[in-house]
Amino acid sequence: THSLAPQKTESKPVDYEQVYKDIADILEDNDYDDGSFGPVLVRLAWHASGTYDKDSKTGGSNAASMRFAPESEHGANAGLKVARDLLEPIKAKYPGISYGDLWTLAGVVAIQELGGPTIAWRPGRTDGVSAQSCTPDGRLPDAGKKEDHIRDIFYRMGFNDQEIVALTGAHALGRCHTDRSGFDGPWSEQPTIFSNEYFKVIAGRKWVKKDLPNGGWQWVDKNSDTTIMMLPAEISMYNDKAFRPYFDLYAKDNDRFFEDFSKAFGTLMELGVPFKGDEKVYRFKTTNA
Ligand code: DDH
Repeated sequence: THSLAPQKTESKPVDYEQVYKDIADILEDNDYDDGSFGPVLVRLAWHASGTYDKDSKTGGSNAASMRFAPESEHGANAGLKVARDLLEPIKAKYPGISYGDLWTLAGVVAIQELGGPTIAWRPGRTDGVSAQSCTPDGRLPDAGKKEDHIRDIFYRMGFNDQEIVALTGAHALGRCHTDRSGFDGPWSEQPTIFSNEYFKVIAGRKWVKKDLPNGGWQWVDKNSDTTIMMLPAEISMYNDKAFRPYFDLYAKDNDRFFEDFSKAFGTLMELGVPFKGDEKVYRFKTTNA
């Protein structure tokens, strides 16, 4: 049996190609959500990385600080225990991998296996050993806020407007959960397929506000009884003059979206990681290739 308690990194060589395959193996054929753990693994990789602050050079994926309270309990990370626990048996099988490497690699595996672009990835993260590595609360985007907040959050990581829009296209995958964020529903009809569908949906539908039982609200499709939704922050972004051209571009051009997303997500995964420079860069083949 596998313990779910955090385990140590041992100095053993790791076959990352094999780790990729083992993660790919546990993604699908289950009753979880829409039938895949992929989306919640992508969210884990992103929340582990998106805490980076370029000025203080703190946060990011290096320490895997979300293993510790208080970061594990931050509101933005609600539900991510599912993803962390899911990866524990892989960690047990490969004691030489750090949690930071494992979580970011799992995000890459999920995006690629669900039909997304190849993302260059390299190992090199070193686990923090205590809550001292935790980042302050509030570093991840608040979906109830407007585009200026989203800019502040992503500029702090070092991203520009084009990269912010590309990265948010990850919402082609997955859904909101009332017991996690308080929002409800997926952004696309096929939330286990990675494509530019998010951009087509946001541009192609009429959005109306819907009040939620918890006192909040979200956008829903006026002309359909699907549960497709958008967050307050996303329609604010869509209505922003400087963001809009990228939404339009990616709705029309899936290849361009894949290219830009791959670069931006690869950068996101490496924020705050002190690479030595001699790490091998992997471009993994998908398991069905
Ligand atoms: Fe996100 N995201 N995200 N997101 N995200 C949620 C779920 C998922 C915002 C808010 C939410 C990115 C950017 C933003 C994924 C990936 C990425 C949820 C719902 C909220 C709320 C959580 C829940 O209830 O389970 C906001 C706001 C932004 C923003 O940019 C303005 C980025 C950059 C990524 C990325 O991966 C690059 C994924 C995947 C999910 C689905 C998770 C799941 O369990 O399904």
